[in-house]
Amino acid sequence: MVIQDVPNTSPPSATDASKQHHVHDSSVKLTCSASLHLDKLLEYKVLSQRAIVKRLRRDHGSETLGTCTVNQAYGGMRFATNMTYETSDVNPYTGVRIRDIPLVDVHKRLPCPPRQHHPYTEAMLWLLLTSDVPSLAQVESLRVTLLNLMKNIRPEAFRVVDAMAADTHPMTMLSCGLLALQNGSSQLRATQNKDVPRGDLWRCTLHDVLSVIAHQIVLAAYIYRTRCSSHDVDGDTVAATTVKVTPGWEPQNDLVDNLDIAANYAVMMGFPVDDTVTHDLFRLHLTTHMDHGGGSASCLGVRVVGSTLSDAYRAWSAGINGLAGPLHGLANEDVMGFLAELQSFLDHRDATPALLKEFVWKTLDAGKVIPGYGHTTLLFTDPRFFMQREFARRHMPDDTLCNLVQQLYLVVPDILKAHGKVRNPHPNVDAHSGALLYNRGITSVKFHTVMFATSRVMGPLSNLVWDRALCLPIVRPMSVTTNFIKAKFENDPDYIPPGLPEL
Ligand code: CMX
Repeated sequence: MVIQDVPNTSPPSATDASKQHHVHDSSVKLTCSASLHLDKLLEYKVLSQRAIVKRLRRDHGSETLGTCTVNQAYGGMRFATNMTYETSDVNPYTGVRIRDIPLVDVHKRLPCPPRQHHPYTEAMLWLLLTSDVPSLAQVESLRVTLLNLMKNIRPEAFRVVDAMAADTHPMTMLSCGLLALQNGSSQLRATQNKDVPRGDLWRCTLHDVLSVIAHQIVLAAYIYRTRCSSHDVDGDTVAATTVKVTPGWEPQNDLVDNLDIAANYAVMMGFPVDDTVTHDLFRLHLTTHMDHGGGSASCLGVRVVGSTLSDAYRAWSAGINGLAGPLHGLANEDVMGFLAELQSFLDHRDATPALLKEFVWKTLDAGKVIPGYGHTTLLFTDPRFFMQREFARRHMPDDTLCNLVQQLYLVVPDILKAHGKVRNPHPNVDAHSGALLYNRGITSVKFHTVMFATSRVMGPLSNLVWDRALCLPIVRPMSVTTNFIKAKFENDPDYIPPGLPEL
């Protein structure tokens, strides 16, 4: 499959840039600047975005953006509006928007391979980085860049993974393996040599970001093929679902020059070159998990660590480790464990609503959460759940696990409402993703969170390029102690405040 080329046009000139300034200033309209050079296009965009931020800070810098209550301070800053994030935002009812476009519409607008349903990963990444819907030629240009970076991964990452104990979680392998590549960071070199002005550091960050994304895909395939591919949901050994690898095998040797990045990811994981259903599932998976506003632990971790001028490798390692928590991305693994427990509870009986309800209540009464349900920010069903359900209906209508996911969806929200504690009783993205991957033979569920991470890397790291481009300072919110709050609201005469902020 070759991505079709379109006529090449020059990058925007200085005059074009001033003409387009107005378009950007109105901030919602997407342009499709024709440059195939990501760095040139971004150079133009960085200058215009810097001007907008400067103006906003000058004209509105001292106006109130949000407030923080005591409950928010104790409650994970839920719904406290206190940070900027350029690449995406989340509407509590309609879900994530990528560069102001709802995700469902993004999937309709981005280029996608012929006869497939989901867009090129490269197209989504281009949109995240530039806020433009790319042309096919731009997609192709980014595909080639990423492919070349994938081919040039250094072997240290594999050796680190090889050295880790058998019971190490694949997310830990991923985090450590990527950190082993950090000494190749352009930004690290620039900050050590102090030879790149702060305003130009974003160029080094862009280079690192593309490298981390490309290398992570290869490393993920390595972890899957060498450390994961033959274990099922309970960790028992089952028939390997992929072709066995020979000693010394490295995934990048399997890359196919004319395939897109998602298809190549599948191929490196051992799926056939013509398995278009799996390739399209990978495109769906990669493009739905990329970004989810700046406040989620994986994105916030990158923002905070990146703000210290740590490079993209170190910043993303923080993001990976945040994503690996069971209240965040690891929930997709827990969903698979939950489905396995449900299957043993059913013991070959039909999954009737009465039996499902009994099992869900049993889980809640044991003080456990129902994984895949609820959300910190969303207040309704995650649209990504529906996108995944549509894929299941189209390609795997008889799949047992996908059908269980659907049957649970029909009973769980009412039970969680009756339970009375949960703010959002509806399913999130993790409720469905694992069942789709399992259907394609990815039975090592611990690897499912690595799949999530291989998509999520693209959102917060695209945003990191913008943090650098806008020269954002180190993150350092003001914290207060419980004694401070007690004194403020209960007039404790013995309390000596720290001085600032004033009581
Ligand atoms: N099952 C049972 N109880 C739940 C629940 C669920 N699915 N979701 C929330 N609750 C409970 C909370 O634990 C909390 O209980 P306590 O008051 O005893 O502490 C109460 O309901 C209120 O929580 P909330 O305000 O509705 O939700 P939070 O913002 O605190 O937490 C989340 C959000 C996602 C951590 C929570 O809904 C949860 O644990 N869900 C299950 C795990 C999951 O699916 N996580 C993935 C989220 C998506 C992602 O980031 O990948």
